[in-house]
Amino acid sequence: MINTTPDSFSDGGRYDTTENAFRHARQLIDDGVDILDVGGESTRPGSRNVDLDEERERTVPLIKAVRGVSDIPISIDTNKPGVMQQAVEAGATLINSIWALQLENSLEVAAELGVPVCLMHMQGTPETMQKNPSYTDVVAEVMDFLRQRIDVAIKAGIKQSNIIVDPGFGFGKTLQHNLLLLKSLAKFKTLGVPLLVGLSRKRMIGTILDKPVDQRLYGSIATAVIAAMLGADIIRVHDVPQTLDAIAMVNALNETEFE
Ligand code: 9MG
Repeated sequence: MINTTPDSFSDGGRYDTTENAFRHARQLIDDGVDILDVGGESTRPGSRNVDLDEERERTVPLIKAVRGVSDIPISIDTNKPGVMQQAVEAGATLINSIWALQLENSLEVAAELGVPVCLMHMQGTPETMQKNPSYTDVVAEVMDFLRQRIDVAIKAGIKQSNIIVDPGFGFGKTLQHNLLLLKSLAKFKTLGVPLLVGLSRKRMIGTILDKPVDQRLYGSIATAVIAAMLGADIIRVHDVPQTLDAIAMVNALNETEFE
């Protein structure tokens, strides 16, 4: 994934110019990434909105540049209908919505654009979500929310085959909530659509290992392996070659049958 915001928590804002972000995109493509996620607004806890023009400037030229050299699927991580529209016109092929298309007009625009959408669960907003996350039954509540958003999306005209869901690790969740969700990941397969997870370099890994963001590679790989073994279809990562090796081991195991 590429976050072009100067305050991106996981990349330290290293890809805040189109040129730097493009160089990074090429590296990720060479590394074997399947989908490139491009975002122009930070989603880290406590982050604030950026305005439409700024977000568009951070993402659309990059998508155009990548499209000029590759036909790799590109996901646009945005909640603004205006950015969705221009990103898809520039060549994005998937909309990643941490708001599960709940913000004004985003559902209608996504349906109109006809591309796949990722609907993510979040409690609160990025600005407030880590203040006091609270659930009675985190797994049931996150699953209910995603089930409802799938229904709403289908009613708005988005095909079921174009819907992906994501429990939203770290988005309004304590460490315990994140661990319960990860342990229960296989249950999310009953929603009947592909499952995306993003755990890479997140705070839950830092808390368990007591490590800063730049020392979370092994923890991130471990979570990717756990998620893949429990049925995740798409895994959002920063460290592509390392994670691909780990997932190749999971795939080999899954493909092995007793004779
Ligand atoms: C943008 N972004 C940051 N973390 C994410 C996650 O876990 N899932 C999705 N869909 N998007 C994310």
